[in-house]
Amino acid sequence: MRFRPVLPRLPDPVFRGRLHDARTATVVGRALGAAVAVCFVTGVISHYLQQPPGWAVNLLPSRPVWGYRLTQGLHVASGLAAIPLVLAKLWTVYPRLFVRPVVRSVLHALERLSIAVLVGAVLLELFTGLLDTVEWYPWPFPFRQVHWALAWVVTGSLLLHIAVKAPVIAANWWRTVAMDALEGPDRRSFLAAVSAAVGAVTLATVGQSFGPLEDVALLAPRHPDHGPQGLPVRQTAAEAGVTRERLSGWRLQVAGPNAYELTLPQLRAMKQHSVVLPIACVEGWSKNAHWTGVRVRDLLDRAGAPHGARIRVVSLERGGNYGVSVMGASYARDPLTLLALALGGEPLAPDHGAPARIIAPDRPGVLQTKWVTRLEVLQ
Ligand SMILES: Nc1nc2c(c(=O)[nH]1)N[C@H]1C(S)=C(S)[C@@H](COP(=O)(O)O)O[C@H]1N2
Ligand SMILES: [Mo]
Repeated sequence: MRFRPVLPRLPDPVFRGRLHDARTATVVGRALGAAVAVCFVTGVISHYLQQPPGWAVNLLPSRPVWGYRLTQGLHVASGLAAIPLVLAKLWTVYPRLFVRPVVRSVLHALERLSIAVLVGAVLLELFTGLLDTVEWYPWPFPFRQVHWALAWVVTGSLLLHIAVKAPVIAANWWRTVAMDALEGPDRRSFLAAVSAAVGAVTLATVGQSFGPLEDVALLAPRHPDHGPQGLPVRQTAAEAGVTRERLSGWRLQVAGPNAYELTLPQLRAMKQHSVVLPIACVEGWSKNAHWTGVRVRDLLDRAGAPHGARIRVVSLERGGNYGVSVMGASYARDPLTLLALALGGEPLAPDHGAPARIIAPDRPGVLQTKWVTRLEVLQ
């Protein structure tokens, strides 16, 4: 007789609880869907404010002044809230992994495949976003491009998922508690725990951009008050290679129809304006500050720049993503847009961009160029 090894076969797990049923999946899923929708819309806004298509450069709105602060605060807050929600959702539906047969039909196979894509893309998207908030990039690809592309994969596969599940979602959207009371009390506790987790994550981080909750921002990577002159610093002068040596003999060059150069005392002798505007970093922290300096539009008028001209702002910093920014006419002409020389009534600290930096309303922090040395009129 031939020996046949008998492999032990683990029985498939059996799930009876209400935590894995369609009602729980619907309740957690719609909260997750709302978080993803907010995150996607605000992310698209951030993308186009940072990198508008050519025809839109001069059309971007410079108002409301707190616009980017709000949308980017919401982007990071909804992304963080989505993390406990996605974990809860996966836990709710993981028994589906044991569905037999694994594949019933071509359509069923496609549906399962689309869910695999959705889960993979959502997890990677939230993971890269989370690590960006702490400026940690342990991967070989560029963060922003991959985060942007994945957002479309997530949104596309999520819409497909919602379409496929529409009948189940509809049947469970309003299912009442009374029906459930027969089955035991556990769903409520589970949903309360998930809500508490979302609330705790939000409360502990949203203070990085929302002043009233600043004091409880225990998990926020940046405290809005910590930094020279009471304002956080994204990259220091030393990190940017802007040394005292490189700053000696600093002049502002303005290139345009009537090009000219100004020393710092000459800039200070021009009409000074004061504005209260936020730095709103794409990574989620933001803070209002009091800036004083020269209006960019005054500098442009002096160079004979046409009204609709875009400008290129060039920093002393070489290379990297921050050394050069392009500013459309709506920002350049805004009376609140300054080449700032002072912060909180004091000359700019080196880490905040001394001797001169851009501050403009409704603008991503990454474009508020520091250590400005040249403005070029582009058209
Ligand atoms: N030249 C230069 N400008 C820069 C940066 C930089 O690294 N180099 N960082 C940008 C980013 S990402 C932000 S959020 C703001 C932060 O300004 P702060 O460091 O003065 O708060 O400056 C922007 N301007
Ligand atoms: Mo930033």
